[in-house]
Amino acid sequence: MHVDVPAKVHAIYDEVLRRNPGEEEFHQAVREVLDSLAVVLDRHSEYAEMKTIERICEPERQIIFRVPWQDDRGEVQINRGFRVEFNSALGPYKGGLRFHPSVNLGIVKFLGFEQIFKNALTGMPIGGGKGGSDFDPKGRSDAEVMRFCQSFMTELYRHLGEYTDVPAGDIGVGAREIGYLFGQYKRITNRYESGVLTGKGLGWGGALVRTEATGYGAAFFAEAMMTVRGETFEGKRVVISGSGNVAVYGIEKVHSLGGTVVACSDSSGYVVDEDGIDLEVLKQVKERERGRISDYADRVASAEFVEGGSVWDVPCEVAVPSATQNELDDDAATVLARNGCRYVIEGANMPTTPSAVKVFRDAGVAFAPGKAANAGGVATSALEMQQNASRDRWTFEHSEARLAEIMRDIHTRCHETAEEYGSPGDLVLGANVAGFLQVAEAVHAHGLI
Ligand code: NDP
Ligand code: 2IT
Repeated sequence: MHVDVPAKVHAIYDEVLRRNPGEEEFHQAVREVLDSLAVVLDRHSEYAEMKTIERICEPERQIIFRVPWQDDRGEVQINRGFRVEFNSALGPYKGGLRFHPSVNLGIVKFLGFEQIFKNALTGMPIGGGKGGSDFDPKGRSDAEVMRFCQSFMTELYRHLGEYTDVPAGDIGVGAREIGYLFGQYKRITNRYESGVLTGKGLGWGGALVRTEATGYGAAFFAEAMMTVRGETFEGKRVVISGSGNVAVYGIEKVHSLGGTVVACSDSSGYVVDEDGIDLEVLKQVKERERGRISDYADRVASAEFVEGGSVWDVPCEVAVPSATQNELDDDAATVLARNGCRYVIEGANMPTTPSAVKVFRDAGVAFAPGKAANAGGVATSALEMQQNASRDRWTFEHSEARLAEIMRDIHTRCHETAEEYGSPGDLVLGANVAGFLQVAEAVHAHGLI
């Protein structure tokens, strides 16, 4: 069968737009992957015949449910819960839960779609899924968060299982929330099924390095990019957006590799600290007190808080967007490139807009897409599942060494795939093609399902 490849890819995209109206982030994520796949269809006409791409763009199952709960004043609250079980060709659905007021079906689908290829790149046996709720944990007491998590899990539990679907954390979901979710799952099912959630506490089935994994992994990925160019982190000025799980441990690893992170942020603004972010103060403010980034500037004499402004105005050689999707637009990219930025590593999922990616490409800035650079979190989740399955417990050093090796392997795979498919240096194409090929081969082998 002859296939006009670019027309074919456009037709698939048009159909995704038609079937999923209004889901802008999902469209954006699909578009970015499809833009890389013409070269694949050129070599694999069987994927066109069997509509492999079309099938991967359609979630296997989408669950939307009501989450009623009572706040501390006794008022009834109603949120919406989501779990999109996108693709199970490589293993049980795997991906985080996001609790943030902006969460809607389109956002969960974009995250689930990205997760398919990210998980494939880790080389671990995990499929792709994502979930969450429009619940806003900010300002809520522990008791309110617990009641919400219990209600959420009371509906979701029937869809989960260590061989079925294994959630973890994402924005607004950390160790506290995973604890409440696990407790309710155990209570309802009467099973101590450790492998049903990852990111668990260290005393009850959690794995060392999972907390640090995404940020550490992004730093290891950046280091691999620098090695190709004969460089290291030594002496480099770095800006990392956000100040949550990914940002905090990204800062920790960048500092241990010899770089200096001079700015980070939250949704209220950013802090600049020319002495380098003091990680102990940041952890105290953000992890223990659940405070605001301005509290950091109140405590550190060398720091200044800039309310509202863009953290990307701070000059740096390395930028690591680690807050949320589309936080770095083409204006910000232009400022970064003009200020001498030479590396951009996505710690978050899709934080860079398509036009910003183009600015970086045109300016010769080395760019790492999130589905490759932030895969260390989910890869370490898979290591947690492995330890749970074998009732084993690895040391910090062993786990970190595994993570570092996985990140170097992902980099090598993306780098070599980009070369093989005619776009040397293009890690976006490399990640999309390498991830897709692995998923597509399994989808194809499983027949028409
Ligand atoms: P956290 O909830 O720990 O932290 C999120 C940080 O980003 C906070 O500083 C938050 O600020 C900021 N932020 C969130 N939403 C917005 C927004 N709409 N506008 C501005 N700032 C915002 O989340 P994580 O660190 O876990 O996640 C960060 C990113 O990394 C997300 O894109 C997530 O999908 C991705 N990721 C996470 C992984 C993980 O293992 N945790 C793995 C791979 C990717 P504020 O507190 O003011 O809201
Ligand atoms: O986006 C992601 O990869 C995550 N939030 C982590 C998912 C996981 O299952 O560890």
